[in-house]
Amino acid sequence: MSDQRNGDRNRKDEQLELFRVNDKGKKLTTNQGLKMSEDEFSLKAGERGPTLMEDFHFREKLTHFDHERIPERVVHARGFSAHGEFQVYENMKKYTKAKFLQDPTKKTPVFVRFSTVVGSRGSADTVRDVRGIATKFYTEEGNYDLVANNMPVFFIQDGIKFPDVVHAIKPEPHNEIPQASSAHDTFWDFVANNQESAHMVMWLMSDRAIPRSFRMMEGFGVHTFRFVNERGKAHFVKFHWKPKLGAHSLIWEEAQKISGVDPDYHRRDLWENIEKGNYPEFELGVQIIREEEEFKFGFDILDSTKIWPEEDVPVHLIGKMTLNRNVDNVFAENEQVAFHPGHVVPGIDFTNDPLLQARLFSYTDTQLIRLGGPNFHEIPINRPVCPFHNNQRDGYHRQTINVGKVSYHKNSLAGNTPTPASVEEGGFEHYQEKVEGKKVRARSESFKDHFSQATLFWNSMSQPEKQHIIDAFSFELQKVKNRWVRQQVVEMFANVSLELATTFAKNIGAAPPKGGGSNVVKSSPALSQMNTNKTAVTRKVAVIVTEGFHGSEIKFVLDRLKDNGLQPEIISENLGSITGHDGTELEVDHTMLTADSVIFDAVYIVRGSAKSSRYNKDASQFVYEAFQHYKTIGATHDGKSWLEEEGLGQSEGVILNDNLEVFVDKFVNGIAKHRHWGRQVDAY
Ligand code: HDE
Repeated sequence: MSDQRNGDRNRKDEQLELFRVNDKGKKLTTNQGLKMSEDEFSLKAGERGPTLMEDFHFREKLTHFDHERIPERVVHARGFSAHGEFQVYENMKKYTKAKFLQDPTKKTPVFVRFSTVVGSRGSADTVRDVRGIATKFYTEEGNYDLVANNMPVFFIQDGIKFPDVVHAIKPEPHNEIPQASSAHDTFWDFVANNQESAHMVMWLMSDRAIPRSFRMMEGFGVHTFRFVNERGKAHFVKFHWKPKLGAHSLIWEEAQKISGVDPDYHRRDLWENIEKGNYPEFELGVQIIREEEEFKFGFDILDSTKIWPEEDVPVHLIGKMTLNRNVDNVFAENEQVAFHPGHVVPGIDFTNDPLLQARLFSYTDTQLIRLGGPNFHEIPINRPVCPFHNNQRDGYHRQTINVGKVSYHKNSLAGNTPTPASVEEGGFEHYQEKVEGKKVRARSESFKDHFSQATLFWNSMSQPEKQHIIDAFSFELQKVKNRWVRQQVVEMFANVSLELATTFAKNIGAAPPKGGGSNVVKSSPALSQMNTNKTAVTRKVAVIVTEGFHGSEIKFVLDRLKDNGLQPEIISENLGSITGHDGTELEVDHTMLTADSVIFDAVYIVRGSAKSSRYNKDASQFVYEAFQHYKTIGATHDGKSWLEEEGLGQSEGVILNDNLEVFVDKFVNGIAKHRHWGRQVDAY
């Protein structure tokens, strides 16, 4: 148990503690508590005879095993979670009466589940996909769930189309191929025939869909919600999570390789960093619009395919979430957690966004089948930290033993309790929005512009980001077998950018677009990840070392890297320890067999190690791959000569300096840049 767990126990931890069981050192029993004398052999009629029905222990063990699985989530099946806490920076009472947003000294326990959307539970972490970032705040007024994604818009405008988009993007039903990928005919057929998806597809084809880490991605509540204050006054609000480490991505080739080398890459990164005390931090941001301003914008604020550009409606950072404890048991917590955008507290309310309205139905419905009945709120990870009382009773897996005979409202036998709480007593009252209209199956005219913000996104990208988007369209559409689908996509995205569509049309063997073009010239700097926070903190450095290395250099450099919050790991020919020229002993973390360039952020070749590394094919390839992936590479003395001879010496982000003070400073600054896009990777 870490100090954190011992010291800073929060209320949710104490509640979970009641359910934690450690079987270590205990006697083996059946589920009825009967101690068993044997667990190796089933009960048989004679040593070589048949197994007997009477063997209740055998039957219980096998039956339980046969029922160990529950259905995976239809979407967001693969995920990983962590516990933490949230603290608001300032009192938000001007906008909302939500109690967890009032007192800056108060810590609210949270549980966050990060996920991919499309793949099954066992799929790889680094596929091109949307990421979920769902947070449960265990507040004193009940659970509040902010069920967000790492992209601020969605594929569709009305929830009735959710099964359609999900059917189209999931593996094709006749052969269940491809796994966890949008690069296939049905998805792109859906896109071309449902043009409201244009903006979201731009995000999906961008670097945002291949994050470097769960710790390095933004989160967005997507819909417009409402804040309501004590006086009943409402404001429209959009929620954001801003990672302290900035938003950074992998590059496509790297993401694909990591899918094979370490399919658990994101899960491992989160787990390891929390274990090491590198607690991920996300600031909660809000964009607020006054109700009177609802129609002031050139788009409909109820349309989930639209953002509120941050330059027009600034994001105010109002608090911080810190994830400081790993799960104890992935099934009990990560699999059984049940989120719902409808889990709100007084002070947070909904709007008529037709996507949000559909979600308010779907999440309870999905838990009923997945968690096997209506009592999923009693599962430890889902229990509120405040008491809950109502007249709901029974059902599968009920754990509460409700005493007394009254379970109806109104009653006189129990003094008509439980009684509804008034607003003054903290009772939730829906915001009384005035609505009137005809009952119609229709969409508002104000939802009909599908391309302006897709172009805004394109315009806001830096040159490398634009190139990545072109590459992603090219890759995905080259995988699409149907020519007509490919051509339709070209025509559709010509409405976003002629440059984009014309370029990828060529790559996919399609005709240039017949029409299109956009007159949107605006851009929004906040959309480019080039403008995000930059820091080298927690970045992983591959340290290439061989026998005879320079002992005092490595000691100095490793100490300084660690002081700067980086994570160096030692890579050499064999496991075990290696010895430097001055007798310094060093423990090896990985060999070239088990380490791979793609899972590190930078490479440092230790003085005295260059010669044998250079002639070791694996080590050479390791360094070249880091170079091709625009990563920072550092070397001194013999390492410097090696890289210079290879023609890499003059490249951006290759740090060569024999003065160790200067070397470390430049190396750390280089890593903080994330990648060196100015580098000519074809230079050698
Ligand atoms: Fe979800 N979504 N969703 N979604 N969603 C689910 O609920 C659904 C949407 C999001 O880690 C399901 O418990 C509909 C937008 C996350 O457990 C399901 C619609 C956003 C997670 C469901 C949407 C999300 C889910 C599947 C369109 C970003 C994972 C399992 C109307 C704001 C939560 C489950 C976790 C999961 C329905 C659209 C985020 C089927 C009908 C937009 C992060 O109920």
